Amino acid sequence: MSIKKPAPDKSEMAGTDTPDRANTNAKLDSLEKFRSDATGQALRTNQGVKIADNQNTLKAGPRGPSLLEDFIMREKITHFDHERIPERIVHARGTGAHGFFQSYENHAALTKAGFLQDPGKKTPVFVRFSTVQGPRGSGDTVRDVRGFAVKFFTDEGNFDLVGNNMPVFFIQDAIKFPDFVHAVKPEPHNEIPTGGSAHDTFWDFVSLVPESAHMVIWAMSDRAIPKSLRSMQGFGVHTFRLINAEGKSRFVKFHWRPTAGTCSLVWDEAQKLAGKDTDYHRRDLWEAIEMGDYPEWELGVQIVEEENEHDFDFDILDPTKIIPEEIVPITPLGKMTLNRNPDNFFAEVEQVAFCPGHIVPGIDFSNDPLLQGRLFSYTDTQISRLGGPNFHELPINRPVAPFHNGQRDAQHRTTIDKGRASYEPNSIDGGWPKETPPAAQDGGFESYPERIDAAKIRQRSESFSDHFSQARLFFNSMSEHEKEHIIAAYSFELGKVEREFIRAREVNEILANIDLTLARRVAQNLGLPAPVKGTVEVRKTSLDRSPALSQANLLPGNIKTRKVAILAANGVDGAAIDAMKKALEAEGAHAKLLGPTSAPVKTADGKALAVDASMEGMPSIAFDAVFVPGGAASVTALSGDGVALHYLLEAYKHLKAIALHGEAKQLQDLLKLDADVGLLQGKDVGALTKPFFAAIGEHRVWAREPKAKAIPA
Ligand code: HDD
Repeated sequence: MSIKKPAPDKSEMAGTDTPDRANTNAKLDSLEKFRSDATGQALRTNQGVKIADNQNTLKAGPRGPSLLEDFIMREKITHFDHERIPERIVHARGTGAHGFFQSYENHAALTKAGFLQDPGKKTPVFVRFSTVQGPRGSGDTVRDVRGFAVKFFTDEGNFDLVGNNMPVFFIQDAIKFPDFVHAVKPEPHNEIPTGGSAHDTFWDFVSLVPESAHMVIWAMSDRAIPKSLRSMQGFGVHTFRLINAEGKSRFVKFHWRPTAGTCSLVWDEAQKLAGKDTDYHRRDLWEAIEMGDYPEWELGVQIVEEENEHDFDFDILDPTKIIPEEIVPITPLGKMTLNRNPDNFFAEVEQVAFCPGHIVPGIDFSNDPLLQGRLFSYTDTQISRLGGPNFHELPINRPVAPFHNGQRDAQHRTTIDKGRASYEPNSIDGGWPKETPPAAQDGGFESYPERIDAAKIRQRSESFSDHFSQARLFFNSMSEHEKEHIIAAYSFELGKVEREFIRAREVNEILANIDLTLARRVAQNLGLPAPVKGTVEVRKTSLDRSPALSQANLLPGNIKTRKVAILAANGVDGAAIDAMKKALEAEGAHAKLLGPTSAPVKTADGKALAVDASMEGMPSIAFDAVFVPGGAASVTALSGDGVALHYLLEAYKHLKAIALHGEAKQLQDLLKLDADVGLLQGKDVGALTKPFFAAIGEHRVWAREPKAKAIPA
């Protein structure tokens, strides 16, 4: 019985391609960066048997039933049937990248951790960024906290700094985590909403749990809709300890500060992006690394001497509190650079397993009850997610430091342990592997010998009881536009809550205790009576404002890696395009030429210019700014093109810088837009660039916001 293979698709056969297609295919082939290891290899089964036919199951006759003996088909289908592993219960949606960390100087006075001592040493890192609420396939730009988890592969073992892009958390004790997560996740009866907190169960919980007030106001701020993963701060959240070789311990809070500055999307843009480009953040990070725009963060610590532990008007063990930078400034330690995308998403981003309990000598925990619970939870979750206790052997989790111990066997063991002694002490393997006393050179891990003298008790410390002062500090520290965004976010989210008593509880028992104006404005938007006063007494604190909390103060002062759309149609002024592109490149920014379609556009002097995409293909929400070059015919064409007009209106609405060159001024008149510091026109590209770049550098034209509200969404 002969098995007949289908005739190959002609377009796949080199010799039968049209010359154009063959050229393009050959070019694409030569450009392929993500080439498989199997290039040039025969197709084989997992047992190494060469496969002759990958098209047809073994059958009893060409029209007959399939045969059970077809081990090739069964192996393939069985493996496929088990391709999925459980997604993370929280932080399921994420992306990652490789890079390195380099210490600025020798921080031996602070810690004995080796990776913070030798400035010449590049410690490899893998970072995974994530959203919290949504499943693996959910949108990147939803309103949510972002995970910021860094695995340092140090010579002394792995150190995982498993933080978020916000410096506090929703709850104070880990025992409340399942309650919080059940409340924020999609509701159990209908699995709605995906990727958001605007629903009854979330607001029911947080309005009943005042300790969440501070974190919730961060989540209602622009921090919850970051412009990119590259423009987010990161925080270790908890207080940790750094310990030096003399055994001196200091409390620290870890901070990541992006050198690209910290900034956010605007809400309408974030919502649209979640639909038009679900992968917006993932793509941005990937492309930046591919282009060589390596994202960087400075790692720093706020240091509190042991004897100053109780000097604050909050408890440094309480994870719902920050230590304001104005009280304890950040000491920079070093810089992290992300410079390599993963080769395989599943093997690396999906299988990476973080745990706050992965620390190295020189770092230790504090008694923060949220951190203490986390130390248990992460390893436990990996056992069901990654199928057993051997997840540390997966390539992405393997320390660069060697590991030897008496742990043996279990699911998915890949190490072939040799020898007979899997116990310690032993005498038949010379006693190896042996302990290393902490005092020795490169000594073993030693916990900080903190003295504990206490009753065993289930009780929250009284020092954890102020839930509103720092939420108020955050609100007071915002610029006017940031305050407006917070009011709008609470109003939007609570407006989606069906039960009015939950809305009212949040307004009266939470917001009114943070700030009465905030509470009243939200009440007004919800049609609720305005609260007259809070329900708890306002506590006196040492600081009213912390400018370090406002993103208005966190811009980088340059336009590096910013993206500018250039809109053109036939008849465009080619010289203006060249001049703008050159000027942007000189600043480290990027331009894309967009046409009415993906076909090339002709310049006024007859040259054909290839476009990067059509205007529909790369909407304004994917850019930081828009430039429209002159050229009478091009501008006339754009004036009659709804997509182009919408492009400009949308960029205007999202407060982006727009520069109209030459005849393009007509578009401003046509759309009846008022000039402002970010809506510029001029005949000379050279003269336009200065104010245009200054406006891009300010991230958004905030002064335009009240006017932009009138533009239809
Ligand atoms: Fe968590 C994942 C951050 C509290 C239990 N968490 C997870 C991730 C981040 C954080 C970034 C994703 C890691 C990755 O990319 O794989 N979690 C935090 C922060 C917290 C926090 C900053 C508070 C300061 N988490 C927290 C508590 C518990 C957990 C209190 C449980 C008691 N977190 C988990 C988990 C996850 C997780 C269930 C899900 C997947 C995983 O661990 O690997 O164990």
